[in-house]
Amino acid sequence: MFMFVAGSVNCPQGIEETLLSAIKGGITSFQWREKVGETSLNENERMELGTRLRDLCRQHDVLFIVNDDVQLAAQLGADGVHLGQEDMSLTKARKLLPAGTIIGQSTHNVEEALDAEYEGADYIGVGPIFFTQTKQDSHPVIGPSLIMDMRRAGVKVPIVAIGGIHAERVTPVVKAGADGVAVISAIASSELGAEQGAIQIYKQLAPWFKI
Ligand code: TZP
Ligand code: MG
Repeated sequence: MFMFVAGSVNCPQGIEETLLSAIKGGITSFQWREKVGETSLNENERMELGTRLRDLCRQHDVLFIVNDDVQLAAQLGADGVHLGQEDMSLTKARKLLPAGTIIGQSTHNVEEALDAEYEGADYIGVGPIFFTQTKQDSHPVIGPSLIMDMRRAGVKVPIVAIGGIHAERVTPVVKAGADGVAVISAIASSELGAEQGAIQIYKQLAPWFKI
C-alpha cells in the first residue's frame, strides 16, 4: 500500500491539486485527515470537500479512507476509515459501516497490534517510525525494529509504516516487515513537487509491493 495522508493544513498547494499530483505519482490510497480544530471548514464545506476528494479517488481507482470519523466515512461512502487508539472501537465501527469497508488502526506497540488484528483490522498503521515534524504528539519515535518485533510476535495483518518516511527509508521499513508506507510531507511538502515526491517513493516501493 502506498498511502498519501493529508488534510487541508498539510497542503500549501491546495489539497485537491496535491491529491491529483499524488495520484499521478502512483499512490494507491488516500487517507483524508482533516482534523477538527485545525480547519475552518463547517459541516457542509467538509461534506463538499470530502465528496470532491472521494470522487477524485474513485475516478483513478485510488482507495478513499477517512481518518477518525466513522459517521463521515459512512456518509461519504468511503472505502475505509482509519481509527486511532482514542477513536471509536473497531468492533463498533464495523457494525456502523457497510460490509467490506476497510478499517485501519494506528498502533504503537506489539500489544496494540495484536489487539487490532484480533478485532479484525484490515491493516495497521505503525509509527512514528522516524522523527516527524508533521504530527507532534506524545508518541515517541519507535524505529523500524518495532515492525520486526510485531512480526516476531505473530502479527500477520498488513503493516503500513508512517512517520518521517521518504524515498530512502522505504527499503529499511519493508525489510523490517512493512507491507506499505504512509506519507504526508514527502508528498505534500516535497521540494520537487507532489507528483515527483510521490514518484520517488513509488519507485522504491513498487519492487516490494504486497498490497
Ligand atoms: N501518525 C504518525 S506520524 C504521522 C502520523 C499522522 C505524520 C506523518 O507525517 P510525515 O510528514 O510523513 O512524517
Ligand atoms: Mg484518530
